[in-house]
Amino acid sequence: MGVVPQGGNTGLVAGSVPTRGDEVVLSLRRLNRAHCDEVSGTMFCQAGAILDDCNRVAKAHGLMMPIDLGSSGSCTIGGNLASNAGGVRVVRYGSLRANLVGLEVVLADGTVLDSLGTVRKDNTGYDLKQLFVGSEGTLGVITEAALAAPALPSSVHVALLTCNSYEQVVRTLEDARRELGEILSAAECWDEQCSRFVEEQFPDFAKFGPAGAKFSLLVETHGSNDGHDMEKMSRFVENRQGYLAMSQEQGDSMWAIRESITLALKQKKGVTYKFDVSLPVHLLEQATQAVKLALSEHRECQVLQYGHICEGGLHLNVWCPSGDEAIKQAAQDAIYGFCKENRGSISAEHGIGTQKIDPLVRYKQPEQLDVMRTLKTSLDPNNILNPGKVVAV
Ligand code: 2HG
Ligand code: ZN
Repeated sequence: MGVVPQGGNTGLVAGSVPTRGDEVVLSLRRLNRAHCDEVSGTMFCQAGAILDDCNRVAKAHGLMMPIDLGSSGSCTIGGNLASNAGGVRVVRYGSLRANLVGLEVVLADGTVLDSLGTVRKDNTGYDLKQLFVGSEGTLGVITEAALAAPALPSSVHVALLTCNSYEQVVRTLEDARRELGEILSAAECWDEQCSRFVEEQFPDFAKFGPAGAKFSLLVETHGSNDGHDMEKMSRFVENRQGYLAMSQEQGDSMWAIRESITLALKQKKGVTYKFDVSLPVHLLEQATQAVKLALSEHRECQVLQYGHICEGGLHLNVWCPSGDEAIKQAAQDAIYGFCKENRGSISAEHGIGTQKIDPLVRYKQPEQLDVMRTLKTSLDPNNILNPGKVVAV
């Protein structure tokens, strides 16, 4: 008998899907309230509250949620925390983990651990709440969270640049960090294959920049002084190949290209193998090349590279006209092997679920796995919480 906590069920590694047949699905969806403490800038969100709904509450207080991701219309805060979801603004606001102020969680034996509050400083020993972030419901069931909510920016600018080499992407990113400094809020990069897939699936999308550019780089700023921010962005875009959005609509169209890559892959007939890894930023292109080399005999497949470049987040997708386990395995060995050699991670933001259990065992240090298993067996000795996920004891 097991208990599988479920929120929006938007995860990509099947972490909230029962696998054994004897589990009870525990839906958190009715725990959906959210409120704000304006003085401390803290959002209190129950586990089943949808991210977009929390954002609406925050906005009414001049604040925003510290996380934004494609599934914001259906993903829930409990699931976001349980999977330590990443998203597009980690460069500016930090990970969800970093914004966690307090947590209420129910343990396997029914004990309620309540650390909800607004204080940012608490050095009373082990930071227990962090144990449950990224645990995918295997150590306890998250019921409510207190999250730091940054001020809603009054000035937002977006630019879409093109680069002819990955070295140029890295240099431009370094410049963005230096020249835009504290207002840089997102940097997303994708290669020409991604652009082609989006163009093919969504021919009506606005086009920015020359066709055939090797890489596109979307840069966004959040600030509170429009004149200052606009000047900084204009100077940054000047002398580079690209466009600065002159309206919110234009900025949204630039984001729409990035956000449609996953959808374009989904829509295209065929099979896509997804890898969500992180590596030192300068190595992302080399990682992609390693996968291309491993698949060089399969010219029918296409390798697409995109992701959250500031954090070295690489969504490497391999599209094939039809499913082939041998291709998937070859791509997986190449990309995860590259990650291991270069101290990257085989799961940057989507977690382990059931889909990455074998790679976790293969690529995580055994000492770390041992500590993870020790935690699991001591907090859930009867293995009732989301059994068969993550460490799968
Ligand atoms: C994104 O950044 C998501 O768009 C999904 O994390 C990535 O579908 C994917 O591979
Ligand atoms: Zn992502």
